[in-house]
Amino acid sequence: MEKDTLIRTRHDGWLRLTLNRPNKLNSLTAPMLEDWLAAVTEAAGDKTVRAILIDANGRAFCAGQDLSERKTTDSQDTDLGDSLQKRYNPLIQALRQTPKPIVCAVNGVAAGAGANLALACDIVLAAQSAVFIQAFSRIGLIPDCGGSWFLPRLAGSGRAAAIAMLAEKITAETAAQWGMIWRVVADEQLAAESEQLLESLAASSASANAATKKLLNVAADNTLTQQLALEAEQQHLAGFTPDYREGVAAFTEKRLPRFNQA
Ligand code: T3D
Repeated sequence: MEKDTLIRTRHDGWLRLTLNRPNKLNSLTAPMLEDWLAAVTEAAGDKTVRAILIDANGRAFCAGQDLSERKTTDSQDTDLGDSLQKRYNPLIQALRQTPKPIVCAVNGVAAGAGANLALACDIVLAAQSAVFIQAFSRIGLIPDCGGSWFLPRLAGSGRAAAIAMLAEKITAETAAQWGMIWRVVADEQLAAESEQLLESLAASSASANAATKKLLNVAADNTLTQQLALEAEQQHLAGFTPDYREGVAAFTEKRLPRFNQA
């Protein structure tokens, strides 16, 4: 069995998860997906982890499902619905539901599940040379891992069908212009910029970030009335947190806030 296909590295206040099958363009195997889910689930309950970075080794970010794991010639074909329900869908849900901010640093091609796992993260930084490909239709599949949900919401319904059906390369620049990702940076700056982002998230208010993520997760499906009510509910809670007291004290004393580092 392959070892260390997902490397966990602890930093001060944040966790780095590195996809590590560079020779296979970090395509995803069952053990790798299981490790990834376990890492995100454990981090969700770990107070010392205040933010998570997902990055990758080698020239690609992730080429999606490892197609060499899939038989296509006999009745042993894998039930892909089953594969999604068992491994991919729980991982997408974990990325969305964990209260920690998740940054994804896309260093190269992100194809199929690789593209949509990136889009499921909260903040996506991409290197200038990175590309996103909804490769599914090229092999007779549909956009999974939330692709059919994320694309119309991020890029708009006018673009979603073309992105999914044509499976063309979307450059990092275009992805940023279309609102699919946060920012494009020079290739050689990706590591430094993503680390800086993680340090800044680790120093920010964990309780505010968790509540913000909760609000953004449901915003697209709520009416304005529902969302305003939810904001009032979350702000009611936020107003009683130590982070709010510290934030206001720091503002008044003209210093940087020291949010709970527990
Ligand atoms: O199955 C389920 O459980 C359901 C869930 C499905 C989710 C999915 O992700 S389905 C979509 C699967 N992914 C793809 O269809 C993408 C396949 N790969 C590509 O289209 C291209 O490789 C890329 C566009 C990603 C990169 O192209 P390029 O020209 O930079 O590299 P390449 O030469 O095509 O690939 C380099 C090597 O990586 C090559 O191996 P070799 O010839 O050097 O030994 C290639 O076979 C291998 N590779 C690339 N992608 C995969 C892969 N090996 C296995 N699985 C892959 N997905």
